[in-house]
Amino acid sequence: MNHNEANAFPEGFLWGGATAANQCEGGWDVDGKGVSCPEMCTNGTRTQPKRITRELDPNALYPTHTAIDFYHHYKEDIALFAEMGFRCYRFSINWTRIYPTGFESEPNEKGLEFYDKVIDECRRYGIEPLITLSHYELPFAICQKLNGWAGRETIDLFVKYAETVFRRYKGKVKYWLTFNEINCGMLPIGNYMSLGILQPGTTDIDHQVDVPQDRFQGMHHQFVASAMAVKLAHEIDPNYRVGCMIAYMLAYPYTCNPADIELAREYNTVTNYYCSDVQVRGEYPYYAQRVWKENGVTLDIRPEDLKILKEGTVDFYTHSYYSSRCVGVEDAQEQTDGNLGRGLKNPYLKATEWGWQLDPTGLRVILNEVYGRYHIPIMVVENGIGVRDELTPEGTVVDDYRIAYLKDHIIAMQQALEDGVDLVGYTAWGCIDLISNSTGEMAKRYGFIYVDRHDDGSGTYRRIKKKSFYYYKKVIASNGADLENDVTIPKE
Ligand code: BGP
Repeated sequence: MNHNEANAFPEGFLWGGATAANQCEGGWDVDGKGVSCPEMCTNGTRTQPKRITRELDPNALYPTHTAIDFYHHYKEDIALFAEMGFRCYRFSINWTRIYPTGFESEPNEKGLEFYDKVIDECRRYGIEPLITLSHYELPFAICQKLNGWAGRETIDLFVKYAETVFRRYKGKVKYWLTFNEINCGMLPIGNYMSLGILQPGTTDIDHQVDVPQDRFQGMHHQFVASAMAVKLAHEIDPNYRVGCMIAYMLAYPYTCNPADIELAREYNTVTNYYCSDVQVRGEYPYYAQRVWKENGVTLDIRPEDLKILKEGTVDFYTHSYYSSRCVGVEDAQEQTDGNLGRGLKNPYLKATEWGWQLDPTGLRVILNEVYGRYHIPIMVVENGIGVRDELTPEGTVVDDYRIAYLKDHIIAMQQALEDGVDLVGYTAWGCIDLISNSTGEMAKRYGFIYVDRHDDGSGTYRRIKKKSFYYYKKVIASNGADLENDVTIPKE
């Protein structure tokens, strides 16, 4: 079948892009904003992990403090998204703009005003906002005082924040996500990144002291907080739709050895579904007891928690997808990196400079798996390729590799739609270059828009349209029917 001719994309499909506040806004200490967890992380690389500093180190570089200065460029950036034809823009609210430490009883008006302006700007162009309440952006004060989500009190602080923004933006927003990649907490890296848990002895993001009891209890508190937020959202505005967000870390068996098949099944079930089973179905899955036993944890789960989990199930499912990995019992094989977790290298796949394997077919596999399991609408809310883009002498970026990645993943979505999956939207990750979450680098670029900003903190913040900008524009204009890479960069 010729996928360039077929158009399986439904009318109203939400094409767009995604960012996170801490990775793009900058303006980390302006207009009353407090400090959030990622702002205590220094820059890093693939081999030099980001340091987590408990006090600001005057000699270190903190890339999120300035990022790409979306805080002062939002109008220009949203205008560029509109030019590409975005129908949806996924962004996060930085909790610390609204409640600087998390503990205040009144919100910070200046912070609320900033998102008023961002939302209004989107609306002006008919772009539907999709807002993540917590994209790895816990107030650092909550980390210090309560050890992040390990503390039960964090639930109420989150619900207070969620209620404030649900009320403030009522009538202007329809789609919300509670926690970005909530299953990041299944891995030790999620301690600080996702749960704001900072154990004594932890100094960098890749080698954190892990106390599974705190990590699993922290995830339980997030499930309860997420369910309370969903319930509240529906009460505040019956038109609100609230989703979960999962980092889908697809694993294949390395061989057809049944032991490898079983290992992959277990990996996929536990890593990818432990959280969404709770958020979509409203109760812990049958295999949870075994997960707790293997991790040596005994959770404090109260009867009222179980009740709220049932009452606060999500309306739709969303996930990120970048790459797949293999798992096998013979672990002598070569390893590779990927989003959040490592795995065995797949001999059939190529990988990026950061070791993330390129596997569009995996997206079709996931969409079918998830839809078969839950039968609720799905959105792919992160997908993209991080590359060291180079400016040409003409001052543009000819990113045919990004166009190829995008095209292959759009074809995979078309196929999933033809399979019968209820896929309702796609927001490409880092639609404008921003700071990498895993390494803190600027050099790992995902955007359709290049930003003149560099790892050493230099740059003018100038925005430049890459070739993929024109490609994605064409794809959206044809509602996914025209995937031919025949675009050229116009002279402006
Ligand atoms: C996801 C995060 C994003 C984003 C993306 C790409 O895990 O939700 O915030 O950064 O991965 O990862 P990276 O920036 O590490 O390349």
